Amino acid sequence: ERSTSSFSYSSYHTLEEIYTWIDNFVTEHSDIVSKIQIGHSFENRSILILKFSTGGSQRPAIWIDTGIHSREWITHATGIWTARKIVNEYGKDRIVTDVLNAMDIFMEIVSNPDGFAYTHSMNRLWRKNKSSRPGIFCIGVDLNRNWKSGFGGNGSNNNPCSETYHGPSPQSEPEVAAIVDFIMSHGNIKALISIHSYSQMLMYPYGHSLEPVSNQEELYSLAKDAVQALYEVHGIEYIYGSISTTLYVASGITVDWAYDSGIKYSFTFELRDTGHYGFLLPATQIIPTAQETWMAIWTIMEHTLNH
Ligand code: ING
Ligand code: ZN
Repeated sequence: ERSTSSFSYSSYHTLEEIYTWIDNFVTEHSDIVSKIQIGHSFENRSILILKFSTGGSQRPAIWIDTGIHSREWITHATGIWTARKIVNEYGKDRIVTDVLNAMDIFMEIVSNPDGFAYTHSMNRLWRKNKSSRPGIFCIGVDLNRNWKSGFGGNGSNNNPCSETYHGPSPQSEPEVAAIVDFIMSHGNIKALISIHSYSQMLMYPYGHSLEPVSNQEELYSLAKDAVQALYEVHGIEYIYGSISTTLYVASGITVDWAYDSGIKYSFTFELRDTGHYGFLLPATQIIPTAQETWMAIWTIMEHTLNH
């Protein structure tokens, strides 16, 4: 396919289809969107991000990642829809316009390309990446346990066969290292949104500790507003709070690392549903999920812009 006009935003897609969509999308919106390769996966696939920018250099920025866990297909689909929404709303929506006139947005749609390819070819419910190491007979590290903050602590597992295996060392996985290197060398990321499914939650650090973060009251009130905005779209209820008090203790996670790296607006979503379909959310729910999630993201963007 040579254009995004034939791309179905209400279907799930393969890695190849998504990478083709990225190329077409960047070509069609080259005034504000570009593609950056930030690394390679364990199996040597390109790790790509989209950059939305109207100029400047190293502008303050918002980072959004989807698909760290490969089976969470609604997150990739929501990311794709959101990318298109951003370009459609620039010049129309006041907040999107103001954000992009002052800040950049980075989006990593397929944050675990090897795992994602595997969910299409072999095992629809694969969560981890696909790394292997000599003498270890299970495959894969949980990319949401491989970050430096609280690495190896409660809610992560030392057993390579576990679904929450944290890996041999912090950032041992190329998919995590690529993000860490990019964000650290950028140095001006103000907000990070890491999107998972499922459970209908909006959460903030910490995961590895019950200790409240320094701006916890601000994050709580922002999460409340974001969840209210989400609810108003289709009446879907989200719960919100810190990860450790809302869901469970989890160590070595993306948003704890982001927060400890100075990104004071770090949020993680668990999208639809609450378990009826779980990871196998029907494609008919892609657009409504993306629409409501957008209002929460929009709320976080507005707050980030104004603080
Ligand atoms: N659940 C997340 C997990 O990695 C989570 C929950 C999200 C924990 C963000 C910490 C931070 O266990 C899913 N479904 O991936
Ligand atoms: Zn997940």
